[in-house]
Amino acid sequence: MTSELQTGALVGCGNPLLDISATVPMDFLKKYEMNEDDAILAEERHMPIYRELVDNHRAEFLAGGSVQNSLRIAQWIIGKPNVAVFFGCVGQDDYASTLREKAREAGVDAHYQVSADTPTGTCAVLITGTHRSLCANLAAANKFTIDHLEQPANKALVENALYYYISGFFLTVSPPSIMRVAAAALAKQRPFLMNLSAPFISQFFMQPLLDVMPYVDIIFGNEAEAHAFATAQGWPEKEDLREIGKRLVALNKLNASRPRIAILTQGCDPVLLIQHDSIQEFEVTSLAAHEIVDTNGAGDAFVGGFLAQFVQGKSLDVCIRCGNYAAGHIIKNPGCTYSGAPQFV
Ligand code: 26A
Repeated sequence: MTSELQTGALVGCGNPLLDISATVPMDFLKKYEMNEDDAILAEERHMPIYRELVDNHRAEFLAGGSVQNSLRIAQWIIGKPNVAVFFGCVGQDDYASTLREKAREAGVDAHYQVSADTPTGTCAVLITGTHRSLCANLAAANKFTIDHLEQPANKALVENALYYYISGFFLTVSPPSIMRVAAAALAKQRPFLMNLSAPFISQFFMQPLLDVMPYVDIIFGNEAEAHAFATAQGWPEKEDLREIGKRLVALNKLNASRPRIAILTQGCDPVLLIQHDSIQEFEVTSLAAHEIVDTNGAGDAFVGGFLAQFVQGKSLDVCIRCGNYAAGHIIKNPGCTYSGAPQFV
């Protein structure tokens, strides 16, 4: 089956970031007024974090960026290179070279836009036990423009893809690019998948998120993100996750012949698959504390495992089981990285 997969079948857009990851004491989070499981955009006051991690906390550098993580994991499982194509913006520096190399090694066909005067984006990953707090300095990633998708070669890649995946995070950068890709997917009746990505997206980027929602065939999120969406919509407070899922799938949709699906993860509690007429639960194998290296990228890996099967036309339960497998695997490795050959059966 895998060998029949066409190259470029899956197109993703996102923020290519280099993760600067370290285990830190709680005081470090307090100093920067961050919480244990945040995912935020860096403000001026966060800028010293990156240096401090390198100078005082033996930081590791790892390929990151949410969509790029998912595509690298999908490629690892698919095994055939260049099924996944990635668009995003980097600088002209060593960090960009590292990201390019990591994408290539994983088999992701990255077509970066390059900003000559802005450094490649970074993300501080502050590990405290099984929690991870993310602070992204988008830098060049924020310079992505729709022009890049209008270049003939890139336009053809978008037109020829069969599946599309974009993070909610990318709403902070280029809503017009997202709308362009969503419209291409709709025109060809091809699945368009999105992720709620972080609570702040629903809090501060609700309008562009609502603009694209009618195009979204599958929406991913975790419980915190689903609750943030519900709160921002004024849905009943503390509503059950299943009720939020039902409301998410019922939001207006353009291609009504393919009802929306919501897939909500909740850490080691079961994954919820919410369809217009059913809700199913998928157990997650819980790991012993000593097996956990860090949970950075677990949600991205879940999506990566899901996509690896979805692009091969597998049933949703196989996709979700593979998502759980991939998330479990990367938790046992630093950042969103894997080791050895995939062993999903
Ligand atoms: C716009 N923001 C805040 C972001 C991100 C992001 N990727 C894209 N946009 N904030 C954190 N990440 C990435 O998420 C991964 C973990 O899920 C980090 O780079 C990290 O690899």
